[in-house]
Amino acid sequence: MINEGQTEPPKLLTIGGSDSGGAAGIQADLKTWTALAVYGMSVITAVTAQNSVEVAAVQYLPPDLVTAQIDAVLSDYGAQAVKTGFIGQADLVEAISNRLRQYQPTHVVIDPVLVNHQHLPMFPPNVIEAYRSRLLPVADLITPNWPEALLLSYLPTATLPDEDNISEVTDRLHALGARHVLITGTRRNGFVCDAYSDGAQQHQLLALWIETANSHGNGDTLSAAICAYLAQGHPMLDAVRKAQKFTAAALQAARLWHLGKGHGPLSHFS
Ligand code: PXL
Repeated sequence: MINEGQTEPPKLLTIGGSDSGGAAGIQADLKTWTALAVYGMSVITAVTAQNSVEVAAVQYLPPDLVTAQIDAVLSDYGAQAVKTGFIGQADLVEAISNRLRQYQPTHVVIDPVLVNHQHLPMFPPNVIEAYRSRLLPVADLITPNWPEALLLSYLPTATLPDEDNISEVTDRLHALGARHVLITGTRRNGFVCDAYSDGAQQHQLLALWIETANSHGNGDTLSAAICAYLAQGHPMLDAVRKAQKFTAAALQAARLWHLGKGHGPLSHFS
């Protein structure tokens, strides 16, 4: 079939880790972007050997190679929007920050991958400090879950969320340089609440909690979808709301899947 004259898609870049199981990381981002008909590119920071049960091995790429990937992509294709995911090392955070400052893409979404499924920190304190000093200042939007937001705000990760401390943490993240903040996935009687702030106004964005074992790549999908909607020209709050709907549909569609023995992926093509 000849398909002439298609309009050009927006171009997006994800900078993150490879999940060999295809559920999270750059694989989740690229599937989300394909589903939303935008053009996705990927800079790999680390290769993980993982499935739905465990992360068996991680190997980081050298900062020079990460920088070379970013240069190759942004010096030619360019990108309307960039998102970062799994980085895990302070020297990689620094290399990525340097290039984001140099190329200044229109939209930068920082998804700080800092805690594991048990909500425990995955990386040493210098990585968190590198996020604070190097990535938050270039973030249009940061999308931590509650424990990640606490870590970045110098607060104990066991703190339970309430209205007061959510707004205190949001203020701290703005003070570190993030222009918009979305604290994802706090639970509230049968609902999941994403707390959004643009620095002047806060919104509690509620959605129905979807009970499923298949939530691996949930946060990646949400932040990738926000990035896609931003690149398509939607204002930030609309992009966030649309991305919540996309992610909820992807969770709902895969909720009964048993693709692996543990926490499986979402269905991006629902
Ligand atoms: O879901 C966060 C995430 C992002 N990127 C990679 C991951 C994970 C979580 O497992 O492995 C590569």
